[in-house]
Amino acid sequence: MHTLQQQDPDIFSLIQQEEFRQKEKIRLIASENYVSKAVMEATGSVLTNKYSEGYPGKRYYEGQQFIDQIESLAIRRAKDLFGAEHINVQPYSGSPANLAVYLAFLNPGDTILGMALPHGGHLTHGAKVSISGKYFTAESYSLDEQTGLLNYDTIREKAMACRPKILIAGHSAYPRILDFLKFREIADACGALLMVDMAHFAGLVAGGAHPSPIPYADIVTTTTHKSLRGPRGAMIMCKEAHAAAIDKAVFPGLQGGPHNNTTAAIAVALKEASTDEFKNYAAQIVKNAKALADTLSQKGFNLVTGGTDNHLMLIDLTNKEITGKIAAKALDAAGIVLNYNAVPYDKRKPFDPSGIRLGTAAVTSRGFKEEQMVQIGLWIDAIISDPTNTVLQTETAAAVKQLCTQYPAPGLDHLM
Ligand code: DSN
Repeated sequence: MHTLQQQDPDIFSLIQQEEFRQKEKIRLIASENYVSKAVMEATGSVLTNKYSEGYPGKRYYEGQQFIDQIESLAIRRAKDLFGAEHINVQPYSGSPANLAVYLAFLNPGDTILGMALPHGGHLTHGAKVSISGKYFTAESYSLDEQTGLLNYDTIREKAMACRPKILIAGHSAYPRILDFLKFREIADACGALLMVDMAHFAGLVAGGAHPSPIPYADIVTTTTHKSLRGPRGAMIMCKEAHAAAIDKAVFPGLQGGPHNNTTAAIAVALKEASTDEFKNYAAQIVKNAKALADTLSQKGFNLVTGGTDNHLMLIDLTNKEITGKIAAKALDAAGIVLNYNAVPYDKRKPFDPSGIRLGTAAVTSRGFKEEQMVQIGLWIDAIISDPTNTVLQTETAAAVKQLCTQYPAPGLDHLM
C-alpha cells in the first residue's frame, strides 16, 4: 500500500495498526474471520469503478463485458457449492438481503415470526428497533428457559396462533444445529414461507460440517464474510419459483448498482470454499469450538445449552459474578477479542448483559487446533477470575502475541 502511505498517511497508519491488531490478537468474535489475500485483492480491484444496475445480460449501462462474466461465475460457483436453484449475489450485506426477502413477499403490516433477538435471533428477524419490527407485525419465538434449546412444539403453537407469512429460522448466537425439517413442517402447517438465515454457519454448510437448509427452505439468505470466509457481502438463494420476485426486490426494489468488486471476491471465496481444504477447515472449526467449550465447562463456566454443535458458544457469566461487558473488556486487554452478549432470559440490559459470545471461525483460519483451544480456555478462565489484574492482562497479551506469531493469519503475511 505504498501509494496510500504517501497520499494519506493517516488512513494508512490506522489500517496498518488494524492489521497488527488482527495479526497479534486471538479473535473470537463469532461473526468474524480472515479472508485470503486473493479475496482481498479482488475486493480492492478496479471493479469498484463500475456501475452495473441489472443482472447479467440485462443491464442498464454499457461496458459490462467482464462484469457479466464475473457475476455469472459467482452465481455458478454458488449454485455448485450449495445446490440452490436460483442465487442472487448482489445484496450489499445480510440486513439488506433479509429486507429484500421481506420486500419480495410481504406488505407493510404482514406478520413474520423469527427467533427473539435476546434469545439469539438477528435484528432483522423482527426486532422492534429494526425496520423488520417497525414495518411488519413481528412475532418471536424464544428458547426453552430450562435447556436454552429451541422447542419446536412451542414454535409450532406460536406459528399456528399468529400465522406468519414468513417463518424465519436462523440466528446470531445459537450454539446448536437447527432442525430444518421441523421448521419446514411448521411452515407448511401454518401456510408460511420458510426463510433460513444461515449467515453464521454458511461456511459449515459449504464444508459439510452442518446440515444444509437448501432442500427445506423456500429462501435462504447468508452473508459471505463469516464462516464462509469471503468479503463483506451477501447472497439470497431460493427455489426457481421465487427467482423473479427475489431479483426484483434486490434491484430495483432495494438497491442500485451491485458492488462488483465484492461480487468478484465472493466468486473467489466460493472457489476456495469448494476445496477439500475448506472441508477440513469447516470440520476443524467445529472440533475447535467443542475443545474450547469443554475446557471452559471444566472451569465452571455455564455454557448456554451445555455446549456447542457449531462454531459458537454463548456463556452466561452470572455464576462467575462478573458482567459480560467487564469480562469482554478485560479479555480484550489480554489480547483475546470477543463480544459481550445477552443470554436467554437475561436479567440485565442488552448494552450491559450477562454473557459473552465466542466463535472459532477466525482462529481456525490461522491454523489453531484443539491444543490451542485448551490454552485459550485457560487464559479466559484466568482473566475472568481476576478481571482487575492489569499485570496478568499484559502478560497474557504478550503470551497471546507469541502464540499468534507461530500461526500467521491469512492475508497478513506481509507484516513483519
Ligand atoms: N453482527 C453480526 C454478528 O455478530 O452476529 C450479525 O449480523
